[in-house]
Amino acid sequence: MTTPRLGAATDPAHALLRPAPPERTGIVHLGLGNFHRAHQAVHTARALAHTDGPWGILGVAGNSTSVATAMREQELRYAVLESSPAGSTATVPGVHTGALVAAHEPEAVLDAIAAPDTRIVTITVTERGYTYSPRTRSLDLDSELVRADLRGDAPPRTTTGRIVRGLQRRMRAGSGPITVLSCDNLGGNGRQTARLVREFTAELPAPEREELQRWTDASVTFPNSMVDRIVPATTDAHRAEVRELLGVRDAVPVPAEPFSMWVLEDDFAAGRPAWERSGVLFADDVEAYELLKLRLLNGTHSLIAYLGALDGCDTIPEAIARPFISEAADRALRADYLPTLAVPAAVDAEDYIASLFQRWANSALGHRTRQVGSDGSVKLAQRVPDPALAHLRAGRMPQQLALTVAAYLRCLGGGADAGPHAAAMSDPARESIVDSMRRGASSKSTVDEVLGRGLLGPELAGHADFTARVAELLDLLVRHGPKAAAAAACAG
Ligand code: CS2
Repeated sequence: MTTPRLGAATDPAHALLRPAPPERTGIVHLGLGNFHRAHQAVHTARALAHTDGPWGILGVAGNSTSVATAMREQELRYAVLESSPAGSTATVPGVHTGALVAAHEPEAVLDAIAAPDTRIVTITVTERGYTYSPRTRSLDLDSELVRADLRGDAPPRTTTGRIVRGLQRRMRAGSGPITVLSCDNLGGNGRQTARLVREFTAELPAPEREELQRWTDASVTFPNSMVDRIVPATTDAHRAEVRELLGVRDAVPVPAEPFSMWVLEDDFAAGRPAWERSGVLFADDVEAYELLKLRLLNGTHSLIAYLGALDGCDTIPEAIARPFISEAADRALRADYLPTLAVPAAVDAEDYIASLFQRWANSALGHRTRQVGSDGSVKLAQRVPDPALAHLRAGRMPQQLALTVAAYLRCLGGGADAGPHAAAMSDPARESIVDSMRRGASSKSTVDEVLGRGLLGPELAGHADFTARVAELLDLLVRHGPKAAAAAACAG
């Protein structure tokens, strides 16, 4: 007998977080990837199971049709497979009311943002999806996509374009206030999104510009948020496990670790689900939580991924099990990141660090070094420059941050020599890094050239002692491998 497909008729009752999807859509979510489906969707389903409300989620994928199509075929159901060495469980959030693909149904997305029932737009489009220039941290006016969205003679293709055009339609429809909630790993993600929206609006022709700017100022809020859950990419092994646990076939399950954290600024223009019922923390110092997570978890994660990939590790748990990598991670946490943070009063730094090591060691997840190592050119800009500059201005060399940058350059520019895991990392800057590596007369000139292009913001490239240290470590990586480079960074 063939296993039936997940859907309304085959709902595995014990696994449902909600008995039936909500009837009304209160949230339009941009970015229908795994992270959203294992994080905000689960918190929302759990909150609604406690306190019901009109908060169904319309999920909007950017270009890719695979998840939206499968979700439609499964009547908007999918499973979240929570795994740790202690075992796995599968649940079905059942909180989506629709699934769209923005590239194919752009007008439906703008209409959804403008609909009176919609009161929140949430976003997970990754660091890369914000079309800002890492050099200026402002809207990338050099991007052809951004320029086309500003001209407005075709439906918008960037996230900022979609949001602004959706807000404009909402203003014209008189649908009232709305919240735009970024759930991506950008420091001050609400503030940055508000800034990009303002910069985009400022480029529109007058009087359209003034009217929209005034309406946005009065009617839209952009709370900051800290999101945290390790969510790998889906593989056939996850599909098989869900089939075994639930007795149904799911083409698009999402694997996730048991841990999940969401901290929000309680600044919603038109209401919100009772997320506190699902363990969400509302706090005034969200930015402190964001920086804590962005540096301790994400910054160190990048270092583990690059050293691990260079040492032949396919997964993060394999990498963190190598003593030289866990020592480098420990030093990155304690010597380079922690001193640059104001740890929120409710957090115990030692407990936080201990839980990070436990989470990275979760061997049941299969989180790959290539996934964490991808898009380093946009991720590292959020993780490394600010803490590095804090140390350099105080006259200290952040050794592990220099090692992070060197290992990144080695992974991206090292070609076949850097091994298969590094070769599988995707990054918009890969070609230009390979090119600089090929032409550079020395590691020093390569590092100067790559950082000089603004890869890590405008300021870091001007610290000759930092770029020199990155170049020395890059040399060691090339000549003697990751272990020798990590030993030098620890001794430095
Ligand atoms: C990771 C994050 O891929 C990466 O860059 O550091 O996706 C990380 O797993 C999440 O932010 C955890 O919340």
